[in-house]
Amino acid sequence: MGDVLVGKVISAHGAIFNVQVGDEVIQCKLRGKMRLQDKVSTSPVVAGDNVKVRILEDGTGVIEEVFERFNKLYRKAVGKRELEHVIVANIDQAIVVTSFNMPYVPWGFVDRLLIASERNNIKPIICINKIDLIEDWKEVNEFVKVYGKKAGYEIIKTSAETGEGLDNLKKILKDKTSVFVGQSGVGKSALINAIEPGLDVVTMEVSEKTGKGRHTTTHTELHHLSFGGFIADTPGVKEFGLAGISKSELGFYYPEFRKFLDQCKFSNCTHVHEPDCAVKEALNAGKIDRRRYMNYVNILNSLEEN
Ligand SMILES: Nc1nc2c(ncn2[C@@H]2O[C@H](COP(=O)(O)OP(=O)(O)O)[C@@H](O)[C@H]2O)c(=O)[nH]1
Ligand SMILES: [Mg+2]
Ligand SMILES: [Zn+2]
Repeated sequence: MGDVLVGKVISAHGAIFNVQVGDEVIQCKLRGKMRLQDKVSTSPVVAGDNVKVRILEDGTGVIEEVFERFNKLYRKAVGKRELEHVIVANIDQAIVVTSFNMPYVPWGFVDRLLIASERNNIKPIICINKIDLIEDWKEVNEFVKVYGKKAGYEIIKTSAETGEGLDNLKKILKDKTSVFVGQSGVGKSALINAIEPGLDVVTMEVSEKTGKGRHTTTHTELHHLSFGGFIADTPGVKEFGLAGISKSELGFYYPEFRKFLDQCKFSNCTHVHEPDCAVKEALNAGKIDRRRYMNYVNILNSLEEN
C-alpha cells in the first residue's frame, strides 16, 4: 500500500499537487473521495496545506488527509456567496520589509501591513532593510523604540547589499512558512535572493505591480528554503489589505492598544470622540505613541463603514 508521510503542498496545478516531503517534491493527486475540509472553501487543498500522502510504487502520491488550517489568505469566490477561494494556507509570519532611504517608506504604510497581518492571524516581523544607506540613525532609532519597545513587534535590521543581518533573517525564516510584504523597491527580492540564491524570485512580483486585483495571481507557490522553511509568493494586494475591516475592529490590530480596549466605556469605541476612552487616556499618559495614534486615526478615517 506504500508509506504514508506528512508533507506540505507547495503548488496546485489543476488536479495535480506538488507536495514537499522532506527534501523531495512528490506529485500527488487527491484521494477519490476527499471531502472539502470546511464547507466554505472552493478547493479542498491549496498551497500551504499540511497533508498526509500515501506514496505509490511509481513514486507519485495520493493526498489522503488535509490537516486543519490555522490561517489562510482568501478572497470571496465570484458568484458563489459565502464561498472562499483560498489562496494560501498556514502562513506563520509576514516579514514586513521597510526602508528609510531609497525609498523612504512612511510609517503609516508599515502600519497598514502590520494591521493586515494581524487581521489575517499572521505574525508580523519588521525588517528594516538597506541599513547600509542610513546616514542619520535618529529616525530609525525612534522607529525601533516605537514599534519595538512600545508596540512590541520583533524588529531586525538588514542589508541585502552588505549581508549584514542576514543570519538573523535566516534564523527567523528557518522551518517557518513566511511571506515578504512591503512597498515596491524596499528590497524584498534582493533579500530573498541573498539568503537563497537559487530561487527565481522575479516571478514573485506579478501581483504587486498591477495592484487592483484584476490581474492578481490566484495561485500561490511556496518556495522551499534549503536551510528549512518556505517562502510564499507575494500575496495579492487585496487579500493583504484592509478591505472589510470595521471601524470598531481596527484598534484590536494595534498590539499596544489591546490591553486598554476592555476598559473603554463603549464596546464599539473607535477611540476618537467617545467619552471614557481608555486608549485616549493611555495616549495622554504617554503609554501609546502619538504618531502611531495619529496614523491610527488616518487609517480609521479611510475605512468604509460596513
Ligand atoms: N544599498 C542597498 N540596496 C538594496 C538593498 N536591498 C535592495 N537593494 C536595491 O534596491 C532595489 C530594489 O530592490 P528589490 O529587491 O527589487 O525590491 P522589491 O521591490 O522590494 O522586491 C534594487 O536595485 C536592489 O539592488 C540593500 O540592502 N542596500
Ligand atoms: Mg521584488
Ligand atoms: Zn476607546
